[in-house]
Amino acid sequence: MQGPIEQFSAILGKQYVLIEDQDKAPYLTDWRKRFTGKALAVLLPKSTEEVASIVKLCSANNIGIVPQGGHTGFCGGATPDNSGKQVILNLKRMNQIYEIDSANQTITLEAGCILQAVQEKAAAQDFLFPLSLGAEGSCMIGGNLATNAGGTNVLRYGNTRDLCLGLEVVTAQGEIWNGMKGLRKDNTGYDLRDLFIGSEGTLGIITAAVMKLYPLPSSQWTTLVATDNIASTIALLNLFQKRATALLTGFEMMTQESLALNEKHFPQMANPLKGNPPYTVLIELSDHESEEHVRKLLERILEEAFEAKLISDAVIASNLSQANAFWHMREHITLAQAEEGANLKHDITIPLSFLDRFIRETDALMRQQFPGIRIINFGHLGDGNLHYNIAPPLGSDPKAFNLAHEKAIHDLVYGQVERCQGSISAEHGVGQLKLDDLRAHKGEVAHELMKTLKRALDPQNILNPRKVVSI
Ligand code: FAD
Ligand code: 2HG
Ligand code: ZN
Repeated sequence: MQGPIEQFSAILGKQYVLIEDQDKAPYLTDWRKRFTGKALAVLLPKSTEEVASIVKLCSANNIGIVPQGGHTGFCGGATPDNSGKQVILNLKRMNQIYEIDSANQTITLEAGCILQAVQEKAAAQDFLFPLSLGAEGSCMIGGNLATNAGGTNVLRYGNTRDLCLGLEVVTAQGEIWNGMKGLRKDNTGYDLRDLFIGSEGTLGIITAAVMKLYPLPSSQWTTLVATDNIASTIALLNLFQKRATALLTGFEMMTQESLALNEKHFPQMANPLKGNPPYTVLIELSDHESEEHVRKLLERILEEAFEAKLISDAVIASNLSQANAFWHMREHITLAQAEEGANLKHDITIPLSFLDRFIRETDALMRQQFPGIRIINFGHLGDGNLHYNIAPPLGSDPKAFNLAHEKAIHDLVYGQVERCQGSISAEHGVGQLKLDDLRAHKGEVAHELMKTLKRALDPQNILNPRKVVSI
């Protein structure tokens, strides 16, 4: 009688079943280095049929499966537990782009495709695949779908969910659901696609997808502006929404404290706006009209914003490399935080009408209760999505500080989120990091419904156990 490792090898080939410690190591720790687990094996399938056979085998042997893409998630969702009994199913070998359908404006691909490769493939055929995030060089479409990733283009094009038309999923029983239709309308009962998107590997394993494409914009202008407070930043957003409408593709906010941290670790990324303004906002317009047309529109809106005293300074990127430099500055805040050491992340959404109150009240409570802490607040303001991150006081040991205060800080922030009718997870998901917070904040009825779904689709609890919901 063969053991599971031999049976995995029979399905995948021995070289795609990693069992040696040094081979498994790169798959066991998450990007933030917050979670490290153990695994019976790391499995590297090449096809949906192999995934299905693996799931059947795991089901027969009651082996927990942790699906994994680029392992860039922030909530420990793709990291196994410490039992050493779970397997990691990494989909990186399933990286074929099957087809770009120009008439239907869709791309059909396997779940292990790296996001950046998908963007590049689309651009080569004059299409835009609009999902864009700092981890795009390593995260994979399957991971993006499983976390319903957001990023910097949501304002115009929506989350990953909004970009997906069809899915192929291997169920917890090892069956293959083929939902690979590229339809923009399909009201045939329950939406199974939407059930799997954002389920973080707990309901099924996404193996392929049909995603939307858009015409590649022909002109793009990027600007950095200085604002004094959140109220004027929101008024500025509303002005852009009114004047630029669908041309507005990015509206990102960075506080003075966030950019100071950036500059400490990446001095070459100094803010081009003078005088370290309280808020720096990165705005992008893109269009299918001429460069000149968009530039004029941008200038007109900025003039109006100056006159209304919503902004005190502005720099328009004069070429692509300067625009990229603005974006790099924005995207490096996460890396600067990682350089600085362990920090506490809060990926939250607040309705824009409550955002000003949320920030004023929460900043004040935070500074009063935890003197010296640094509030690294930045994010996709156009979506009401803040990355309200907390770095320990300068000179203190981050690990010791977090150990002592993590729960109190999370409770403070999430309590405020609840008072302001927001969400404790905007785009990063729940994973293992927010399992207890979700239970506390989702609402009892919603949480029970989630558990009912999990029990119905995965009664054996083999798909990513103890992530998102615990049954
Ligand atoms: P992984 O981390 O491997 O997995 C994430 C979750 O999905 C896990 O629960 C895993 O089990 C599950 N999973 C993975 N693949 C599958 C599959 N095929 N089927 C079923 N379940 C699966 N996120 C944003 O939303 N917006 C941002 O702007 C953003 N910026 C980032 C910037 C940086 C520098 C980094 C490091 C991360 C950032 N992220 C952001 C978080 C992360 O990149 C996204 O959550 C991304 O979608 C995860 O993709 P992945 O392939 O790395 O997934
Ligand atoms: C971003 O918007 C990412 O850059 C990362 O979602 C946020 O570091 C973070 O907390
Ligand atoms: Zn983000």
